[in-house]
Order: sequence, then C-alpha cells, then structure tokens
Amino acid sequence: IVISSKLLDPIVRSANVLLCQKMRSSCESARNMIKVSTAVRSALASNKPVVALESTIVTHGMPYPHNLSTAQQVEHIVRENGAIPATIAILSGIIHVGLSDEQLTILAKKECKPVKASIHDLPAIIAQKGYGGTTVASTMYAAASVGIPVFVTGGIGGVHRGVEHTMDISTDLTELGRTEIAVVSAGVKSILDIGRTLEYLETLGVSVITYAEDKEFPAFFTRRSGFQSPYNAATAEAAAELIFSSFSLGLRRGVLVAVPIPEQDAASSQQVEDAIQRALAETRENKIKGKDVTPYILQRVNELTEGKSLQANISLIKNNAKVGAQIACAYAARQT
Ligand code: PSU
Ligand code: MN
Repeated sequence: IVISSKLLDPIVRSANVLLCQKMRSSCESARNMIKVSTAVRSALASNKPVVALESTIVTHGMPYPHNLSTAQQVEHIVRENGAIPATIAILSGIIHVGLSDEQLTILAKKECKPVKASIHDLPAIIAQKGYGGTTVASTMYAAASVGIPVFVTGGIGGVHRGVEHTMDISTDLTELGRTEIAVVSAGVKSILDIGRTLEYLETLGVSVITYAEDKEFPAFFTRRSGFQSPYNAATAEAAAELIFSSFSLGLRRGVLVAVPIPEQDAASSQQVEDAIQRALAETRENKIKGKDVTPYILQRVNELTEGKSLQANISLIKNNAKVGAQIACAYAARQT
C-alpha cells in the first residue's frame, strides 16, 4: 500500500498536536516550579526569537569574576543579534528562565553555594529550596518545557575517556535523545572520548550538524577533532531549516549544532592535550568521581595552561551566542 505524503501529513500533524497537549498537561505541576521572566514570557508569546543559556558554566565552569562578565557579555551578544536571552538557573528552589542582573551576580559570586544541577539533581535542589547552576541536560529540560527552540552553551558533556572502566556518560546525551531543542555548542572537549560521544549520539538518534563549510566535528578548544559530523550547515538559515524539519517530524529529540571556535581564538592543541592528560591522571590519583570529574578537569586545564584555555573558552562561547541568536532568528522567521 502506498500512502501519499499528502494523506499522511494531516495525520502526523494531528498526532503531534495531541502529543503536545499531553506533554503540556503532564507539565502542569512543573509550572509552579518554573518561573519565566516577563521579558522571556512576552517574547515567547509573540513568537520572537529566544535563546536559552545554561548556568553551570557560571557556577562551576569559570572562576569569579570571569564567569559574571562572560555571562553578561553573552546575553548582550544574543540581544545584539536580535534575540532575547533566557539564562536558566535555580534560585531558592525555583527554576528561573531569564535572570535579572542581580540574580546572575548572586550565582556568579557563589556565596549561595550553588550546586551543579543536572537532571537527577533537580528533585533534591528544588525540595530543599537550594541554588543551582543548570547543566546542559537540565537547561534543555527547562527551556524545552517552556517552548524555547534554541539553546547556546560552550560545550556539552559526553562519553568520558576510560568509559570502559567507569561507565561515565553524561546525561546531557540522554537528554539530547529525548528533548526537542537545538543545542549550539563548540563540539565536545577533548577531555572526553569524542568518537564514542558521536557514536552514542547516533544511537540516540540525535542529528548532529557542524556549522561550517565542511563536516569536521570541532573539539571545543580547537577546530578539528579528526571526526566527521554526519551533516553540516554553512548558514543560520540552513541550520534553522534542518531544526525545523526535525521538530516538524515530531522526532522529539534534540539537534546538536557544533560550531568550530574562530581560528584566531583556538588554543594550541598540544598544550591543551598535555594539560588534559595530566588532569585526567590526577582525577584517578585523587579518586575524583561522578559529577566532580568535569569541573575538576576544567579548572585544572585552566591552571595548567595558565589561563589560555579560559580565554579560548570565553571566545568560543561568545561566538556560539552570535551563531545561536542568528539561528534562533532564522528559525522564528521560518515559523511565520
Ligand atoms: N563541558 C565543558 N564545559 C562545561 C561543561 C561541560 O566543556 O562547563 C558542563 C556543562 O554544564 C555540562 C556539564 O552540561 O558540565 C556536564 O557534566 P557531566 O559530565 O557531569 O554530566
Ligand atoms: Mn558524569
């Protein structure tokens, strides 16, 4: 039997509508736990482009005051490029979507003792009315549940090197496999096993796109990882088109957009690699495990490269903010 796509189209669409309604009602109780700022709420209501931003980078990814100035500059770049920024974090047990400058400062100073809040940490932090910097996974969850289509970060978590001994695979990947949002990042840090991370994303059915003329998947601090993405998009419009078709199909998965760091900002790969090797050895010697692994390595790599990796980190996140805002604008235009 051949079913024409014309016939199938309304069926798929009505199934999607039903699904969305179901998702909304099951999220009803989450509404009291998620507070959307006025600016973000009105942008979403009028279909203006919104870009979600994570906050683990503020609470655990960078030292004060670099974390605060970077977060403020990133929000500024999103605005300059025509979108509304929605930084997501947990304050007094409530997930905030869109932070005031005052709230951002409270988190950046870290006196409120914010915890690294991934998906599995949310119940406890909320129950205990605590503070948290949301990871890629929990930011995806919060952003998607209020209808934000694009999210910008520095780098996502992935499959760790030595996974055969530790089983350490970031829940960021699991979330990409089940949450409908586009994640714009500079690829995956070489503190992780990049090849296995890409394999795992394929298993989860996540579309991975390199934002460049070619398909080489970037390695966060450097432009090349030696691995290929299955797809690439050279313009914001092309990326938005792909995101639009993923969402329209109702695949209910994320799309990963990997943006190579600008050439002039890339760190020396040998220096970073040496620092990573040393930091990894230290995590084994000092028995650092679980959620502490990523923040420990990030901090040590920064120390060992005398701040060079931090500088590269700041430049790439700013570049991602620009690209992400442009994609959000193209996506909003595509929808109307
Ligand atoms: N990778 C980076 N910088 C980061 C992180 C990852 O290059 O700041 C943070 C992100 O918030 C990411 C989290 O979601 O670490 C992943 O932690 P884990 O591997 O414990 O899931
Ligand atoms: Mn982990």
